[in-house]
Amino acid sequence: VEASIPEPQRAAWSRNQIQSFTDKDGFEKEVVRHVETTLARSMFNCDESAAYSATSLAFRDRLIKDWNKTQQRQTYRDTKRVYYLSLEFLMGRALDNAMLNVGLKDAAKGGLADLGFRIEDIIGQEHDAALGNGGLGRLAACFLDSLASLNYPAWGYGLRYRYGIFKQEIIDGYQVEVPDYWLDFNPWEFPRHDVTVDIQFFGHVSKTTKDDGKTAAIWEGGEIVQAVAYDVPIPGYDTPTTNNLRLWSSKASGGEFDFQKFNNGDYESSVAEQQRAETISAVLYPNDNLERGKELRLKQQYFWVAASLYDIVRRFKKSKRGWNEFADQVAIQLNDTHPTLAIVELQRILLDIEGLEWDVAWDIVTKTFGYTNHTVLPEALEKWPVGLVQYLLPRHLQIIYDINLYFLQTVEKAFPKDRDMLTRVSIIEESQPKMVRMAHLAIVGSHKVNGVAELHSDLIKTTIFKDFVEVYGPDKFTNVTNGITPRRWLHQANPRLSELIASKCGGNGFLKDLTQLNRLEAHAKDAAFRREWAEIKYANKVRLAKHIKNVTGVTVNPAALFDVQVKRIHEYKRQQLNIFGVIHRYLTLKGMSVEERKKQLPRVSVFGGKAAPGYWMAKQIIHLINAVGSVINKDEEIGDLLKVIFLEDYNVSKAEMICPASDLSEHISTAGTEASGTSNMKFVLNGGLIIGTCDGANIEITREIGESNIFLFGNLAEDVEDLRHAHNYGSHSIDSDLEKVFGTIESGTFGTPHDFSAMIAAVRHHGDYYLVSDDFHSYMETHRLVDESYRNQDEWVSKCITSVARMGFFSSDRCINEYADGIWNVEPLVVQE
Ligand code: Z16
Repeated sequence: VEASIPEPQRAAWSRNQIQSFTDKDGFEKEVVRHVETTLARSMFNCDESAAYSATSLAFRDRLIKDWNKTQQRQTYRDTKRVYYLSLEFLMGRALDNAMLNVGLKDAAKGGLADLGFRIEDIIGQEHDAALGNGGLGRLAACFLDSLASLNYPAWGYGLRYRYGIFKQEIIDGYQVEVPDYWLDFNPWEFPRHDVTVDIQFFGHVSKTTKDDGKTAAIWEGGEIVQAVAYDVPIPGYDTPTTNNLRLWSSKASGGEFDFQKFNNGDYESSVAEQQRAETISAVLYPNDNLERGKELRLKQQYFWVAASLYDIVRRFKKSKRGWNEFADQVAIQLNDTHPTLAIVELQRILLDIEGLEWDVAWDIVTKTFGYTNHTVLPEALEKWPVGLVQYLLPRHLQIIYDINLYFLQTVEKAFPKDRDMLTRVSIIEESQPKMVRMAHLAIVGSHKVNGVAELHSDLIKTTIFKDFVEVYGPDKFTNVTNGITPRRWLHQANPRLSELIASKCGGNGFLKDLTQLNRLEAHAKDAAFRREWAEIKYANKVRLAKHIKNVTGVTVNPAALFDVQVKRIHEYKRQQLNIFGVIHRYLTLKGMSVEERKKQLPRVSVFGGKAAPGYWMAKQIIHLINAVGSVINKDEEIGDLLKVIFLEDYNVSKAEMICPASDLSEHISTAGTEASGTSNMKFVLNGGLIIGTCDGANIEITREIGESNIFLFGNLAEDVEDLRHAHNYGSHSIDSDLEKVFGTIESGTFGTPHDFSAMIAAVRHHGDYYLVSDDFHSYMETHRLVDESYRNQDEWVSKCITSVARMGFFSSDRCINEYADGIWNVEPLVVQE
């Protein structure tokens, strides 16, 4: 079809494209047009929802043009492309981002005002795209923003879940999960019913002899599920580059119904089959840092990986290059081990379908892939039973065994007679049942492996992947410290602060070169600047206070210190340490005279975050926070001095409101457990200080902003092992202040003590694995320092300004450039306008 349209005709068409709007009046016309035609409504009953739809469609039209041109440019120039494979993309809302990146938010604001709307209300209509759990998924979203903003030819590949992460409701203090049906109306995706891939499952492998006498494997039988592409445009900031995020949706192959069955009167089973196929992309697994080994999850992984690789190979083949150029044209990054089957799938394609020799194929494969590890927690490392892989993907299991065989042969040569080494590094764990270790497969099949913060990258080299450092040498392992996009997390989330910063940094250049923030440093001692700064923080706190009032009914004082911990609920992140600390603070206040109390600093402790539905202990923690809040918040003796808020359904759009409103945020994981953390960066960038442990990226944040601008406490990663050992085999005495907290809980102050006994027992009787008791004293001492420091507002605000000035390193742009240089070997595609 494409070829049949003569070139001059095509060129004429593209010259004559309808021009999209460039100002307020043009925007209004487009909104009216979309309301009246696309939405088939009248302007007389255009409500906020219709105004959101029409505004989105107007901006979408603009994006489509840049998007098409970007794809044309990338095809024409045919330089190396990056493919970011991630099971999660936690995108949040798209409209505000599109308006800012395209640079026409003011036009839209004015136009909407003319039509009788406030732009914030219209933006607020959008449902978050929440196809991720937490840090890993949001990192992928920040990376897409940076890749486009820096003009890299890049694609994201993921799954189009019908249900993203569940919505959290809090009922009687407990988490209740509600399905997140988000696809009702989504103007940001484009179904590509012409871009489909048939994906095979099950079946068996037979051998055949080819013309040249060699044998080849044939995978046949089983069942076919169809993958359909849905494309989402990813606009770069202040550049015409608009990249593509391709999400795969599953459906039964062979159309709507199996007509054979249908005609035979077996209507029900033909519909059932269709539903079974659609199940593959139905739901995001809601676990953060935990793998549960479910068959459907493995199906999701292969479905997505096979469709993506087919697409990538198809695109490569269009260029008519030889296979020896594949790795010069294609870089594929594995976001955690979830897409590791891509390694096996590419080897299968090259070997079985393209007929390359094993060694030639394997060389291409290892040059193509890079693997990012995001955790050292053993419960999060993926392993699949050999039997399950055999049943679902028989040919892939053979290839995995061959990869392992050749790998172990090279290890054997380098470490003769070291059976233990072979057992430890093997891709197959010789357990009952045998397991495929996905991290080992990912390491063996990639040319680079990276961790996500310095401490984490050191830890993987000395603990979980130690043997692989011996096998491959240290150069295969590297660090790329995480970053965040300053567009969403400063400019969009905190427009007033962004504007104030721009006024001192010579304009908006810092949004593309975050190191320019250092120009702020000179103003930290400027009293007038500090006043403006503090006024913006206060206004952001007022906004959060209103939200808190709306959703919880609790009145909080915006002049209080806002102390925030929002992230997934997990024992290693230690929300229990925080809430025990809050109880201790409450007891201290209760023990004071009225006079003494008057001298205390008012605080609001804000919590938010989801517990995995099957994570019982995390749910107990949520319950305790709510139980404590409901007692303290109505204690009239305490009043404004302490409030405890649990904000339900923490997500990206709520983070955009919460980060700018925090004075202090908590990043208090047991040292050595949080690979990086990224909200720590968001909070500091928005002018808040951190209380935290020496863990993940906190360490590098400290190095950048200076020790005097962060409140660090607690034991170090290097001491954790000994402490745990002492808990289990020596004497384990619990901190006396913490015992008082336990006593209060056990006395029934916060409701039935039995509800919380497991949380207490975890510390007292089950080895206190997360070192809550060991760190409690230093945690409370450090909170006292926070109070003291906050009293001196001039000094506090200068600390905040100085910190922001030194945050340049934590842009995801820096991070993406490091991947591009050190791992992908790709260059930006310069746009000539
Ligand atoms: C996840 O969000 C992370 C790790 C992981 O193995 C699985 C999931 Cl779903 C997080 C890390 O916990 C966090 O420290 C890190 O900042 C983030 O990934 C991005 O690297």
